[in-house]
This record gives sequence, structure tokens and C-alpha cells, in this order.
Amino acid sequence: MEKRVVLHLDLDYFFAQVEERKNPAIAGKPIVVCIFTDQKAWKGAVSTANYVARRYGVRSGMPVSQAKRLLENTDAVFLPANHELYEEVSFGIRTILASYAAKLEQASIDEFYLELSKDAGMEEAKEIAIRIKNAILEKFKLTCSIGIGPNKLIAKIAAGMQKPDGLTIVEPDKVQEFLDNLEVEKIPGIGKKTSEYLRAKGIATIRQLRLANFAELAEEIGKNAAGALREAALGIDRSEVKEEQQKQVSRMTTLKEVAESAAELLDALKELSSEVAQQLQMSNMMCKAIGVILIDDKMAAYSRSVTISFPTNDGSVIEREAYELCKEFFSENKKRIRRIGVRAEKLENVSGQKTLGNF
Ligand code: DCP
Ligand code: CA
Repeated sequence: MEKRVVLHLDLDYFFAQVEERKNPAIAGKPIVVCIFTDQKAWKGAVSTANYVARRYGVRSGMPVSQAKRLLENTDAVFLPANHELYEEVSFGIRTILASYAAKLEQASIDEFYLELSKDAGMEEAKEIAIRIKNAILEKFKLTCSIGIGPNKLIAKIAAGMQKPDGLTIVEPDKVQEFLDNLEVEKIPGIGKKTSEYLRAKGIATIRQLRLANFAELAEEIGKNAAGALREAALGIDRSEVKEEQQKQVSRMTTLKEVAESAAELLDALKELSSEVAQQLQMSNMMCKAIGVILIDDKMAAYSRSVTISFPTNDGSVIEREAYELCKEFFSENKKRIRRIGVRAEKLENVSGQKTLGNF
């Protein structure tokens, strides 16, 4: 097996941290980001909470009403999730990471795997991790936790070890030592059922799992599941960092003056569209959809997008569509816009396109 250096990055209490950064006045208070089904009736589920709120027992997925009870008599802040904003931040972080990795895989809105160049040693990997943490802190004022190891499994477990703002490095020859003392639940993907099953058999740590009777496990939970557990217990993971096709190209800018109509956005749209078009041309791509992101003076984000009939990487086409979207937005909303973004979506390779000439 070839030697690899894999880095896993996970943003700390992501949605809540973005909210904290947006409004520093609430930092230090318990913050609960909620997916409301009825905000007035406190109905809905907790999306995430900052670490202050977690100390009171608040967890992702919990009913909002329960979180409210746990935080009674505190100055807790409950906020509705602002997905557009988190997507935008996530995309910006992805862009930072792309410049550090030989391969980059986005595992979720706030988790990434980076494969570092083959000859990067652990020392160099550590330096890269520190630079990445600083870049994200500087640009987005956000902390993250990073794990580095010889494969994705070890990197992911390592990233969770010293949250928040952690950096954990597991040298290839320290993998077993690292795993052995951990509880079996640290293995990503172990569900409640498997964990209860293992614990009922007296298997609580990864060391105990490694030394377990696998023939017996295979008989009881199936060969595949037992095999996967065995490999994880030995720190083996052959899965690759999968670099997906870029899905979108976007550019954002902060306006010099607040805009309250599409006409006031024209100059910015022109410039952003031309930058997006250039980026598409450089990557030999066309887009089949165009979107705009509008962020108002309260930091609320709105987005609109439209699918076009022919793929394009022409700046003036992108600008025209973006302008129409902004007009539509202002006809429906009265908002004071502070930041504006143009996004090319549904990308495809120019070379991959079927043109009449191919037939
Ligand atoms: N999320 C959600 N519902 C869940 C779990 C997560 O809406 N049940 C959202 C909110 C989180 C984001 O996804 O901010 C990332 O999920 P994580 O599991 O990474 O949790 P956090 O980033 O909030 O916290 P941590 O610091 O533990 O990573
Ligand atoms: Ca996270």
C-alpha cells in the first residue's frame, strides 16, 4: 500500500459559529440554531448549538422545546437556520482548501478530506494544517478541527479528538496505539445498534474489538459488517479521497453603498459576471444555470437561480440572467442589499459536450 497523508477538516459547531461571527454580541451566550416548523410555537428541531449550549445538554436533532427547557433562566439565543449563508461560507472555505490539496473531497457542508502531495511528510502536513487554520480564521473568523493520518479513517477520528480548534496528528507507526484506547463508538458509522451489540458482548474499546473472535462476530452480524469492524479496529482504510467535479463557480463582493434596486447592482453584476465567465473559460467549463446571492444589511442571505436553454461561459449572458434575477428579487422584496454574488451552476466540460460536429 502506498504511503499517503490525509487531512480531515471539520468546522467547529458550524452553523452556530457562523451566527456568532455574524453577531459578536451573542458570543459567549448559549446559541441554538433551529429548523423551525413553527417559530412562535417553538416547534422544530435543533440543527446545532454552540459549546456553551451543549454544556446544558442541548444536542443536534433535539426538539426545540426541549432545548428551551434545558436553557431556561439563561440568556440563550434561538435562531432560525440560514442555510444560504452557511452554504456560502462553506463554498469559500472549499476554495481556500483547494489551493492546499492534491485532491479535495467535500464530505458534508462542513467536512473535507484533503490528500496532501505524496512526498509531504508529517512535519510538512502539520505546517499545512496550521496555515489552513490561520487562513480560515483570518478570512471567515471561524475555527476548525483538523486530523492528519495515513488514511481517511484515521484522519477523521483524529479530527474529532481535540475539538474545538484542535489539531491531532497520528503518525503511521502510532495508528494502533492511537486506536486501541478509544471507545468503539469513535469508529465513524458505528450506529447505536452495533454499539449496543458490541457492548453487550463486553467489547467497549477498539483494542477489545481488535482482539475479539471475528468468526463469532461474522456469524452474528454478517461477514461484511464484521469485516468492516475488523479493518477499522486495525486502522485499515483503503478508500480514496474522491475529488468531485466542481459543481459551481461563484464570486461575491461587498457593495460600496447599500443597493435597493437591480439598477444599482448593474456595475457589480457586470464585474462579477465577467470574473465568473473567466473562471469558467479557464477551467474549460460551461454552465447551464445561473444564480445570484443577495445578502442584506442584517446578514440574511437570499438566492435565486435560473436554468438557461444553452450552456454558456459568456460574461454578458451571465450578466443578463443575473440582472433579471435581481429584478425579480426586488420586485418581491424590499431589502437593503450589502453583498452580492453571481454563481454559475450545473457545470459541464466544454470538451464533454455533444455538438453537431461530433456526429
Ligand atoms: N446539522 C444539522 N442537524 C444534525 C447535525 C448537523 O442540521 N442532526 C448541521 C448543523 C451543523 C452542521 O450540520 O452545524 C455540521 O454538523 P456537525 O455534526 O459537524 O456539527 P457541528 O459542526 O455543529 O459541531 P462539531 O463542533 O461537533 O463539529
Ligand atoms: Ca462540524
